[in-house]
Amino acid sequence: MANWWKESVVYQIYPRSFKDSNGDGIGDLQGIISKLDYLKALGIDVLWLSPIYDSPNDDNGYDIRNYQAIMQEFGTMADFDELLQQAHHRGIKLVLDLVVNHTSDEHVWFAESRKSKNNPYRDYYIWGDGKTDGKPPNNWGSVFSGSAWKYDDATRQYYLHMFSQKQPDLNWENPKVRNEIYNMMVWWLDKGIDGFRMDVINMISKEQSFQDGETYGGLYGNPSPYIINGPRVHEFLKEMNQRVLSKYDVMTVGETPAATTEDAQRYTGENEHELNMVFQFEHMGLEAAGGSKWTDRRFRLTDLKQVFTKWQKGLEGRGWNSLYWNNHDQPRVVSRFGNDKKYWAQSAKMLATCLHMQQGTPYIYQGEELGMTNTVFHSIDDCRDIEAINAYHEMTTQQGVSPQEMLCYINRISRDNARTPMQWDSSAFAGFSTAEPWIAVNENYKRINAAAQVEVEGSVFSYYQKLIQLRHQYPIIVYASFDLLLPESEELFVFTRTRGEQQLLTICSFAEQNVEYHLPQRFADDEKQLLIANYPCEPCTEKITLRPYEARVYLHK
Ligand code: TEU
Ligand code: CA
Repeated sequence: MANWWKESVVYQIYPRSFKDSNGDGIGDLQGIISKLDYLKALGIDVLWLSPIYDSPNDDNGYDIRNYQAIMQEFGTMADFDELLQQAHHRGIKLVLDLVVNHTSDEHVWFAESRKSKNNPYRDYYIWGDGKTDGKPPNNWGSVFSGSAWKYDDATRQYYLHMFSQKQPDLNWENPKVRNEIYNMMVWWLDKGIDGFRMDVINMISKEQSFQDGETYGGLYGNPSPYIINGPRVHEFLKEMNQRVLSKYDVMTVGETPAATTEDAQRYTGENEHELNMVFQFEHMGLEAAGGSKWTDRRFRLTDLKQVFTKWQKGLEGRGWNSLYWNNHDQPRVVSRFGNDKKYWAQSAKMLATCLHMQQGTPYIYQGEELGMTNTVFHSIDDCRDIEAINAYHEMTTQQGVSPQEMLCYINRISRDNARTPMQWDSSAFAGFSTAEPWIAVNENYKRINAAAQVEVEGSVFSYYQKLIQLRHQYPIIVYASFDLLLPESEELFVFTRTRGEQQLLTICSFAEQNVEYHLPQRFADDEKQLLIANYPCEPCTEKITLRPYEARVYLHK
């Protein structure tokens, strides 16, 4: 079935780092409004904003104090209404982040909950007695290091926090909690927003035994089997859909770490009435070792292709994929899967081609359309992210990792790589702000910035523009089925998309030297049309030589 969100391209904004309008070094809503024309020129259909709600910012807004108020640093509700109106005026839809696995510990619900065991809000959160030896209820580790339980003096019990201590997990078993959340969602939807990206939505249902997890020799137990895709998650999402989402023409995308294609079929199947699509993590985990992201492993192309193919085939006709390389939690794609030095522009464009020619809804993360790269963290003091800072301290003091080694991992994989200010031009602070930003600007901003690329032929920005146009122009890019060619190649990622008589051939080289390739028979004639390429191409017949990180897309009618 055709749906607008299948034909859309989404652009993610991390408001803190996008554009500062009032010179305090922090991005804000008026800053976003001032760049709507830039986004319109890029051609995207939907904007997703990372959290803009009132928050003490322990985790940059993913710790919400009040779901129905705007973070002071970002502006006011009037600014938000203006942003929504201005976006809609340009034909751009607006999607907000829904963070309902947890709240801030400063949310009024938690302030009440912690007061006494018989407080009406006590069961809004997950409380447990410690063990007799002064240890927490179980051995679970938090995603942000340390135990997932925090002792609270007032009632001498522990509360569960899968993320920071300032992000207590909500108790979805309690129907009152679910009602509060549904009412809040309705309030935003009635304002006219166009959907939600749902933060760790596959963690909301916890297995109620709260038993210890496997430690694998580490400091803490792994809670995943008891909290990921938990026993009631589909029941809760069906309820949310029935009570709220089904009443609006909106899009939903659930963030679902560790979800398999079978899970995703259940979350996104058309007859399931849960979500439209999910963010899967398999391609983001290819360099992880022993469950830890803090490594210096490099990915193998055959693994990457296998993961993408599994998801393309797994959801074909049975759900819908989201396509992403980047978001606010991941390092920059050109540094991670390309070469951000010698083949910077070529590899940025090749990676974009590889993703945008697949089936699913593509997401572009701010700055990706400029080929923004990882930054350099000279010391832990340059980092702002609670995840990296906590991991640095835990691993260097308790796990025998040297500070130099840890800093090397942080440079490679930390989330702050995505969070440096958007590079608008070559002026001071990259045109992001007139004041020192909350996190340092990437040192390469004089070379890599929007002013140097908008309306510049051959730029990474204009290449993204073209990819978006192609998707809007050719339904085959949206709807055709996917097939991988050359599964064994460690150099080329080649795939077809087929729809009736039409076929699309995407050829991407991940190699740093020339690679010869023989076109499939059908494309060896001259009736094919070159839709896009990142190098100048002569007309060709059967054999082609691909240059480093070359990408080409041919259409055969
Ligand atoms: O992320 C959840 C999540 O599991 C990961 O993306 C996580 O941040 C990463 O794997 C750590 O290595 C979501 C948000 O996207 C993230 O920014 C928040 O910090 C987190 O939830 C808590 O709300
Ligand atoms: Ca500001």
